[in-house]
Amino acid sequence: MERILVTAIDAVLDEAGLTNEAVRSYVKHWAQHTGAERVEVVNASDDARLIAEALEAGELLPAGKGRYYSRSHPKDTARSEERTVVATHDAADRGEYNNWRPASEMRPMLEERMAGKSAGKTMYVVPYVMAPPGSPLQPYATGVELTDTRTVVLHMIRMARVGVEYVNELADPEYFVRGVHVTGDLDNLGQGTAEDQRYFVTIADERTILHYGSSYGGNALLGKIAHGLRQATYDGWASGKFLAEQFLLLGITDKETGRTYHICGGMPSASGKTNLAMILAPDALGDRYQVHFYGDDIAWLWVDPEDGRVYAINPEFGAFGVAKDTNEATNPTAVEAISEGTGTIFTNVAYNEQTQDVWWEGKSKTPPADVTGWRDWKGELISERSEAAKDEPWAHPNSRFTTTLANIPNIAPDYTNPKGVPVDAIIFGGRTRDREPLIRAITDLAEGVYDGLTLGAEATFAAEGTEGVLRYDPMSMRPFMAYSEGRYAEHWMKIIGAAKDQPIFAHVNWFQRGDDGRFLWPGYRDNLRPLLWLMQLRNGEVTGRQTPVGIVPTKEELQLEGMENLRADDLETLLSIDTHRWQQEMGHREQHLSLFRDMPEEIWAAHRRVSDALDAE
Ligand code: GTP
Ligand code: SPV
Ligand code: MN
Repeated sequence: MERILVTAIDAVLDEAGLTNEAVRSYVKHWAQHTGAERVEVVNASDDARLIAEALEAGELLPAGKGRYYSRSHPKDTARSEERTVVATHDAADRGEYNNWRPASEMRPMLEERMAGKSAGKTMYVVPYVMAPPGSPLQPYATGVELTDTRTVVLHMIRMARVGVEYVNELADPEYFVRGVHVTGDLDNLGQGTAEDQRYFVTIADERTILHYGSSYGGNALLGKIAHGLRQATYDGWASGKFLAEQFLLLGITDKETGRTYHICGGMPSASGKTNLAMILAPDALGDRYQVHFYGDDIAWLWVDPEDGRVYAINPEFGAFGVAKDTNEATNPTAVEAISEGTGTIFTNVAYNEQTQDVWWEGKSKTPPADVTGWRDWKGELISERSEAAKDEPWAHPNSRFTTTLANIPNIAPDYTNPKGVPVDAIIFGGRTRDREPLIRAITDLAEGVYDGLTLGAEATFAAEGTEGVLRYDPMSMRPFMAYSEGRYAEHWMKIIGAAKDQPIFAHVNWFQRGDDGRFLWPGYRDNLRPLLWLMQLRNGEVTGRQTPVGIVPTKEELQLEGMENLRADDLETLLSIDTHRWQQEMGHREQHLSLFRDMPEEIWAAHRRVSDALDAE
């Protein structure tokens, strides 16, 4: 294997003005180890040149003016939870969901797999920060991703703040996350078989991320999921300072009172965070309320010692959103955020090679009638589909768009404020076809944390596996958990418990279905209505109805102007609690919680309180 000379790398790093010695030696080590032919340091200002190179190389195709199209390998279209591992040096970090393995086993295994695997390729050095610059959490947010895939770089430039300055200016030059991404030969990795070669490993107590065998989304954009969630949730706990969660973050301004509220919350992957964070107020309420977007996938939370409130930031710089069902009616802000001239990259949607148009299921009711030039996400011509394949979706269900936050029309004016925003409410929700009402509010901290820990929802296409099967997804962090769930619960109690003015909790569900399978609640923009009720409840303006599982709105309390089509019986179902179904659920929860070691007694006590209240009904 021909190795790039260290002197050649030094020259590149000098030229790029990368002065941090720890970063330099890390780059040199891995460039040599992976056998890369060239090294290139990336700044956000390189975007236009890299786009041009990717178009030239056919890695991207033009999708209208200032928009791009990419296809991932057909065996590489989602996160792989089975192949994802969190490793540390302490077996006590083993949790139910983090696939814990000893660091001493994983590091050599990954080093071996990556050796020489970038031969002939460029190793891009991507220094980034996962926080608005100046944030109190910035020290935990800095990282360097090394990747051998140009489209990964282009995604990173959209999803994180990228530039050499972030690593040159570190207070502790050694304290940055070391992320290595080697794609490997995607044709021959045995994806999904017993011989699967892929491994996505976060060595949390060494702040090192080694991902091998994918160039898709959360497997390859190391700043996002591996650092922004797995590493950060571990760092937040190890430092005792913060929480890092798969949360959306939005603001609601009541123009009448001039007050702004901030709500964050967890919903499992592909369960509505992007859509909720991007909503506009329904027309009938638009004169009074304005919704602002802060974040759609990750929030970091801490308590400000000065005013004792919980604050949140979105550490990301862009949105990697699910394309399916995105249209003018469901999500007009997304439609605008991905329109021409935004630099958006579409992945695995359908593409028309003649018109450069893109399409996905739900973009319009039916696919384009004239199939000329259209290819599905695998690149196969629609016109040449066999009879057997003719009903298959044109776009992959996990096809996505990547756009920067600045393109989102309802982006909050203060979204880059390093101080973050004070949090009024923390919500949890998932796809649940029955039992879970539209909203139930929880005012007790332990019961709120308990509710998050027992979040159960239907599995989605965002990860490889079975769609629609019910599974527990604590706080929507199941795929991103880094240490044991019991300690995680304890850490939540400690962080939020330290706040003087605690946020209210709530559980929401937009996905309740009727016997005929239709959604009872229209969702999307109308989801603002239960959130407004929650803010009124927090302000003492409404009282709701106390049930064993929380406070639900009365029909009269919800602002339903403009929803004349909502059926009265559906509304009844949406706001009711089926005691019997809930009692069954409590049995499942007990089993689920028992899987977790060291669950704090306060959480068990919360479980028993809810259980007893249901039995007393
Ligand atoms: P990740 O990016 O995977 O973490 O997902 P996410 O939670 O941000 O999910 P997203 O908002 O992208 O939604 C995924 C799917 O749920 C999309 O196909 C949406 O159209 C659909 N969806 C979102 N909100 C609603 C809603 O209120 N009602 C209904 N019926 N579907 C919704
Ligand atoms: C998720 O799967 O929850 C995502 C997309 O937000 S990915 O970046 O692929 O993890
Ligand atoms: Mn997500």
